[in-house]
Order: sequence, then structure tokens, then C-alpha cells
Amino acid sequence: MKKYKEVSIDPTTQKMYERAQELGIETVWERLEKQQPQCGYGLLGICCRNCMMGPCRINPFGGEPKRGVCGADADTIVARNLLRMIAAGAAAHSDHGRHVALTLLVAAEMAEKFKKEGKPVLELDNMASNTLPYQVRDPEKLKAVAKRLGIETEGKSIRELAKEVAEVALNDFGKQDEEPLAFLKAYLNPKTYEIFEKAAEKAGMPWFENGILPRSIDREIVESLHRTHIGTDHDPVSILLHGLKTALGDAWGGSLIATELQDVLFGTPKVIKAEANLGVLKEDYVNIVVHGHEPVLSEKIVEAAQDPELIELAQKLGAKGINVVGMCCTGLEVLMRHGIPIAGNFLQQEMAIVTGAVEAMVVDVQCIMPATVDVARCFHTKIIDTSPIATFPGAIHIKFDERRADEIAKEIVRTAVENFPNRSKQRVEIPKEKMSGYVGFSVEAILEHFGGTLKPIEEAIVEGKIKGVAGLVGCNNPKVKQDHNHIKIANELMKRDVLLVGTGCWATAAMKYGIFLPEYADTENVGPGLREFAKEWGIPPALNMGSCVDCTRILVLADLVARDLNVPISALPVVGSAPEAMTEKAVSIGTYFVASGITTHLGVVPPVLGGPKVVKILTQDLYDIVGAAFIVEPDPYKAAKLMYEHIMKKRKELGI
Ligand code: NFS
Repeated sequence: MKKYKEVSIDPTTQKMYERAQELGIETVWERLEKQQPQCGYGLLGICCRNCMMGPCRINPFGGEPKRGVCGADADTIVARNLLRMIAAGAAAHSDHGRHVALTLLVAAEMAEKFKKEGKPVLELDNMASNTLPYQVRDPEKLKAVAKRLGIETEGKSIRELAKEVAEVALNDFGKQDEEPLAFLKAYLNPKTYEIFEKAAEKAGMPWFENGILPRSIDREIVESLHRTHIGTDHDPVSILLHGLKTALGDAWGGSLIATELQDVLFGTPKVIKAEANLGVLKEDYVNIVVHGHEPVLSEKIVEAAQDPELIELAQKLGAKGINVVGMCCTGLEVLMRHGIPIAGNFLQQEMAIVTGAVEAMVVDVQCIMPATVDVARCFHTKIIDTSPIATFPGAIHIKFDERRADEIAKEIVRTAVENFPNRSKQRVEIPKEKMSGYVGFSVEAILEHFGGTLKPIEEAIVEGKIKGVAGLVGCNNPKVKQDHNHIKIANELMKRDVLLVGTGCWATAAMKYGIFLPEYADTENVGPGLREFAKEWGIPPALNMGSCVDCTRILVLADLVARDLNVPISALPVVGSAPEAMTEKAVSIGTYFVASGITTHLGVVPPVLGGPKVVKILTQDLYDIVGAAFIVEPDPYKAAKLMYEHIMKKRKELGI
């Protein structure tokens, strides 16, 4: 068993980990330990299970076997496995995006139907009627998205526009022509577009029509599975090029649609102060943790928890009220838009339950450990699964249906409230630590803060006050001490005057240690230039841009700067990093950052080292093909140095 200090730098995780040990509860760290030693072939990416002649594995030391039964060598196998990871990650983000687009369409269609039935017309045309399960909370954003897509907005109601935008989005998932995605064409600057167009030719594969420009989100994912089927694509170059294409379908398609249409439905985030870490759980309240990724559910839970009838019920049962808190990305969604406190990042999901103070953990999709059900069994906590595509054995299933969103959300909250009397008060132990910070830095909020332009950031970069920008993203991974790499890399970059923007579990980590407070600029972890800039503009030295699908906000921001300077994104002094990467989604994000021109660091070695050609393509050749590549470095100090060097190289190339 590990010592509490080995698993995390977060004092709340340390305490709850010790508590779990006291109670004999197994957690992610024990399960990781039981897996040791992990399979070396798997770690290197050289086992293949794609057909039933196998499983095959390649000798990593150069001896036999050098090939699988079909003849595939190590590079083919590694490349195929990586493509499948990218495809799975892109699928997860994009299916989320599809769900949001469908929700917008369903709401618009319901408005149309109600209108025909003679319900109040104006409210329905504005999609502001609360007879609808989902409204359009940001009509201006809807109009802006429609304009980008080239949809005529004059003389159209919000309802009509919502329907048209949703239809264009949905068409990007399943269209069959060879044209690039409508969303990509609408959002990407021509210089970067050109790089995508020519990338395959540069790599010596001119038969890729339109280079690595994705044609349809679903099609690229399906083609990934096809290419990696036994006996199909065997050249690591073409396999990886298709990986870039699939990931770009995620970035400038699925994830972008998720972010943009979530803003339309639930409001575009504005700067707001909020709190993070397990200390946001309240001893005398009904605590509901929303965990997963899709705000289509968590938004409704937040609303239902404000229902006076349910609050009264909670009080009748001895609680002071209902406290909704977030976990992982769905937590970030409601944090960004409503300032709902976030209880933690990926490695704290079990820890939250160990407090003994959680009445219900309401989960939707992605990054939810099935082990939450086992931990919950040791307490009164109910795990409620809600997505038709994510069922957890042993959980309560209250499956969500957008058309009956309000009714179902209330049922879920009621289930949690009614569970309050089952809490065993003596077993409650909530760590006190929590931290506040500013969140809500959407691209729109950043523009607003700087007076409608990015010029102040650009000028500070040119002057050298800020050396560049780093996008820090991604998960926790129990192979890394929780949050350790996140915070070290952040500090090392800020010390070197690099402005940070970030999302996902990195953002939750940063918030827990006070990095999203303007005062953080006064600490020794921030260099003098960045400190001056942050103070001048009243911002923290790092900006929370949201959940992982919101990595597209980082791309859109980079794209705006690239437009201003009339260069492709790859020319900018910008880097990316996923210091504690874990999911297939993180692999897709890393790939689309690189494909879009942002050199990206991974702090956890992906399973590719068994394929030397693949490693060379990913870390070197891609510079010539898309102008960016991967840096792999587990040591956070060395990583920050390499990232900084890349920024300085880009500055030099720009002549600044
Ligand atoms: Ni991103 Fe969100 Fe966290 Fe990693 Fe999981 S929550 S989508 S994948 S673990 S950052």
C-alpha cells in the first residue's frame, strides 16, 4: 500500500486516501499496484489483437518474432493501435457534440410544434419559453455561429436559426461528399487551412484527396477502423496521416460543435468567481455530485436543485438545503457558466464518496470509474447512471430523455434528497481545504476583457513581456502523483513569463492551488513580465477556458491571433501540454493540437515506443508536414524547459 504522500500533492486526496485505507476500501492506487508489472508489450504498443490469427507481439529487442502472423511489423502495429486510440477519443468528444446538436434540434422542433398548437408565439420564436426543456440562452452567440457558417440571419427567428445551425452541425457528422467540414471551413484561417490541404502531399501521399482536411466527423472515425482492420493499411505514414485527419474532425468538428452549441443552449461563459476542491461538500446539506461530461444533464440537475418543493423536502428530512457540486468535465461546464463549485478532478471521484457525505453521484458519460459503485457500497451514496450508452452494474438507472428533461432531473434530485436520512453522521469526514479562483474565460469573455480585441496580448508578446502562450490540458493519471506535473509545469512556464490557458482536469488542478487568483501573479512562481501584464489587466496569470471539449476555445483563440498576424497557427509562440494524460480523448486532443500547428508535450509516454519509425514521425517528421510535433517528457522541469525553448524558437522565426 502506498503512503498518502505518494499518491497526490492535494491535501484532500491525501486525507481521503488515508481514510479509505482505514476503512479498508480499495481505490485506484491499489488497483494500479495489483496490475504491476504492467505488460511491456502493451506499454510499447507492439501487441496486436486486431484479428483471430493473433494475438501477436513483436520482440522489442530485435530478435524473433519480428512480424505478426499476417506480416505486420512493429511500426504498422504501433501506428494502427495509435490510430484506434485517436478514433476512440475523437468518437467520445464527437458523440458528445452530436448529442448537443440533437438537443438543439429537438428543442427547436418542439418550439415549432407548440407554436402550431397555439402556445405563446413570441417566447417560442425566441426559444425562451419554459415550456421547452431547453432554451436558447445566448441568442447572440447563435447568430454569430450562424453568420460564420454563412447562414442568412436577417428576418429569421431564433427558433428558425437554431434549427438551421443544428442541421448544418448534424450534416457535418454524416455527409458523404469530399468537401471539408462546414464548421472547419467557417472557423479556420486560410493559412492553416492550406497546411491541412497540402500535408499529405508533403508526406509523400498525394492520393489523400484534400490532404488531412476531414470530410465528415463520423466517416473519418469509421475509416480509422477500416484502415486498421487486418490486411488494409500498413504504412505508418498513411495510418498516422489519417490519425491527424480524424483528430482534426474532432477539433474543428465534434468538439467545436459541442462547445459552440452548448454556449448557445446554456450561455457563453463570463468571468465569475467560484470554488474548488473537496471542501466544497457541505456537512449539513444534501450533496449531489454531477460527474461526467455533458451539460445537457448537469444543467438540468442544477436547475432542479433550486426547486422550492425539493428544497423544502430536504429541510423536512433534516438538511439545510441542496448542494450541487461538479466533478471532471461536466463539473467544469457548470462551473464555467454558473459558478457551481467543483469538487475535484479525475482522481478525486472515489475520494468524494469516501467523505461519507455524498447522497448521490449523478453520472453521464466518460471518465467515470465503474469502481465508484464499489466505493459507494461502503456508504449510503447512490450512483445514478443516466446515459443510455453508459450503464454501471450496481448503480441506479434513471435514464435521461431530453424531451422530459425537467421531470427526470427532478426525479434524480428527489432520489438524492430522500437518501439524506440514510447518511451515517459519524462516518462523515469532509476535508476542509478549498480554494477560490476566477473562471469563465471563453474566447468571448477574453475579448470583452481586453476591449474587444486581442491586441493587448499580441503586443505584450511582441514586446516580450509575455514570451508566449501555453495551453495546458488533460487528465490525472495514477501513474503520476496527482496534480504534481500539472502544477510544476504551470509554475515553471509562468516563471518564464509564459501566459497559460487551460482546460479539463488541468484547470481543476490549477484552481485548487490558487493559480486562478489574480494574487497568484505576486508569487515567486510568476515571472516579472507576466506579473506586470496580469496586474495591468486585472487577470490571473492563467486562464480557465473550460472542459476538454473547450480545448477548441484554445484553438479558436490561437486562430484569431494567427489571423491578426496573417500567419498559420504553427508560426505562433504557442505550445500545448497534457502533463498527466490518461484517456484516448487526450490522445486525440494532443494529435489535433499538433495537426493544427501547436507543438504539444505529453507527460505520460503513450504506447508507441515499440515503433521507431512511428516515434520519428510523431516527434520529428511532423514539423515538416504540419509545422508542429510531439514532445514526450515525463520530467516536468525538463518538459517546461523544452516547451519554453520551442516558444523562443518560434519567436525567433517571427523576428520578435
Ligand atoms: Ni478530459 Fe474530461 Fe479529466 Fe482527462 Fe477525463 S475529465 S474530457 S479526459 S480525465 S481531463
